[in-house]
Amino acid sequence: MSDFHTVISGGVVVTEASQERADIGIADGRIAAIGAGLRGARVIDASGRLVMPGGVDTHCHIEQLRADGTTDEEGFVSGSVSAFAGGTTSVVTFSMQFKGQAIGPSLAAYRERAGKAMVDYAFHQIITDATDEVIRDEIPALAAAGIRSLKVFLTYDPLHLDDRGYLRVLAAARRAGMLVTVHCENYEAIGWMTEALLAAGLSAPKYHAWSRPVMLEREATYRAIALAELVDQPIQIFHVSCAEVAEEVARAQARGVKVWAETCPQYLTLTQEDMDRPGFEGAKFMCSPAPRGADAAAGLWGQIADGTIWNISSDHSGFSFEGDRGKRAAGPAPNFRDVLNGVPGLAARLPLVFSEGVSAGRISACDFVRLTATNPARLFGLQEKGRIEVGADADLVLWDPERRVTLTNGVMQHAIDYTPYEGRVVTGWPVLTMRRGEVVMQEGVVTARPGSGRYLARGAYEFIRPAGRLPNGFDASAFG
Ligand code: DUC
Ligand code: ZN
Ligand code: ZN
Repeated sequence: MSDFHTVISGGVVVTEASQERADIGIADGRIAAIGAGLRGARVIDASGRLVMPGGVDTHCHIEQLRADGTTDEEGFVSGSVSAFAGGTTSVVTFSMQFKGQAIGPSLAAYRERAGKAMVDYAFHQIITDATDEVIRDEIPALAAAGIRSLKVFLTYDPLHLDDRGYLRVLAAARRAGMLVTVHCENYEAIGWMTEALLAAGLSAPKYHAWSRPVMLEREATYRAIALAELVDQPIQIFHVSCAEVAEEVARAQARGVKVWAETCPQYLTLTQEDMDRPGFEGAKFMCSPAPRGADAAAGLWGQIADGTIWNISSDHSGFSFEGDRGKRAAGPAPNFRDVLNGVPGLAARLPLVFSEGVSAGRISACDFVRLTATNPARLFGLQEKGRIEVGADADLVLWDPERRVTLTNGVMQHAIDYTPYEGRVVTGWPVLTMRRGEVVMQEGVVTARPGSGRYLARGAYEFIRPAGRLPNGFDASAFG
């Protein structure tokens, strides 16, 4: 007699708190028991493997709409394949508002496109136009539809919000019970530097980094936090690129501000030097904020270890190098201002963090689970995800901690024509991915059915409740 539909037997179960040998019993897509000697109708042998929560990637751009009406090449099917190939089972992707447009109809179209997904998914809503209707009607409607996080850009034409627009979004988020995530770079200074560089004839990919050095990210991070303090609204700083920026977050955390920081594998593995590769190759490493100097990764690992940096996401950008939607869309070697920013990393995220973190001895396997699954799920209100506990969704990854794999574009299984990690060797690899009790990837072969992913509607959750620290006790968000 079997007690469970499936038992994962004989592996080392890793949670954020412990690492011990145990079986996992699964019934109805959920974890039903954790213990010894469990009996299942199907038994998956996990000896020699780590059994960890499936990755939760809370920053992925998938099938994102562009201003010209086209979308990124990475679609919800290919993105799901890539996610499963890399051990990730849940993503939070983006719905984009363009200036002058309402959110409702475009969000409906995102929801429809995402209906093909195999990975479980939620949305962040990007707000680029803080109109009265958006603030009064659409942000509360988003919360009612299960979207509990917003993204704002403090830079980029035509996406950025000025300080007043950002404050309006913070206040609306506070009223609706949402988290605000922020892209922190100084808009005016980057525009000015870019014009100066191009006027001086400095247009190659490496000048992308020169146009937006560390102090412009640090200034915007400080400002984003200060304005969030004014409103007493919790925020997450996206894609922190180096220690100098994380220090702003640490200072605010120390004074009790509810601010969290995310970093991404590109800031732990790539450097500014990569953008100086011959020809136009450097564009393969262009993202914003830009990768920094050779010592930046060491600083970030320190702030990962001390808890300042709370989670590691991919910032997977779903477009190619070549082709009419890729980095070369504006010509064979366009100036850096005309190159799309972002790098793909959905499949590479967990292997890179495991290899550089756990295999290299910088963090423990428990830390890895906390940074890549449990904390992201906790911060973004994905209650059933990112944990190995009775009652949680049976989203699991079986990991071979010894396997050495050379990353190539083929191994990524995405719809993009390059990976910035081509040729890099990692130690530690996902050999089986399970989503809600179903094996969806084994030894690189993805078997999930398009449309089997689930929309993760998020309700109100305690973790992001305002701290209750309003300057002078005055709640401006009730009026503005
Ligand atoms: N910011 C992101 O969050 N993703 C891609 C590019 C960018 O600037
Ligand atoms: Zn960003
Ligand atoms: Zn992003």
